[in-house]
Amino acid sequence: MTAVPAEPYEFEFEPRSCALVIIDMQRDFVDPGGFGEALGNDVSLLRRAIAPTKKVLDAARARGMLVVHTREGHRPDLSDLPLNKKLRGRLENGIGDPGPMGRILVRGEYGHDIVDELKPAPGEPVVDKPGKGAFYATDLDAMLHNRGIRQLVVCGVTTEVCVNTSVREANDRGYDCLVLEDCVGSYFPEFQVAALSMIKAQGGIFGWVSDSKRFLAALAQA
Ligand code: C5J
Repeated sequence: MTAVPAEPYEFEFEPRSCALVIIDMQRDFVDPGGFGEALGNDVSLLRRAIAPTKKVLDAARARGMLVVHTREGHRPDLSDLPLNKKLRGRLENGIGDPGPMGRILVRGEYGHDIVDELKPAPGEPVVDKPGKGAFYATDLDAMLHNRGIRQLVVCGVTTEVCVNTSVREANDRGYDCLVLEDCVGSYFPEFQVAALSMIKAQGGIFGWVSDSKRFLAALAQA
């Protein structure tokens, strides 16, 4: 066991039973000119998670850890898009409509794919999820279970939406989650703080919070 200094207390893990899960680092959320920016968001708040996440990704690959990427999006025929999600926000151009980088959050479109900096390597699972949580309507749980994974190191966007939802889902399924605070991002600075606080409050009610430096130092010792 190796220990990462974290809040609310150290996170003990073994690389062979721990996976790196990178949530929704998609062009439409993160890149300038994408759907997120078109909605008026400052994508630089998300982009600052890219460089530290890349370091963690490189180290996890070098250590032979399982790496899983997720993408939020829908089938081209939108048959897996609930009406409430389609209507939410009363957007002129919403999910499934033409956007700046192709049809918005539709699988196969340029904007739906993962940013170049964090491109999945051949063989790394990419989980396409129709919801906010990475476990809802996906085979992620089966994949982790079949490989003996019990713990997750979580990076990605956005901290209060898909990262938080996925961590809560993982926790209910028996996985310990360590969220790296510099590797997750929110368009809303106050949500970033609150979402991380919610995870580590009450003795780590949903998981642990640390950062890339502390995780990388621990992984190097493992
Ligand atoms: C994610 C969203 N990935 N904010 N989606 O958090 O709609």
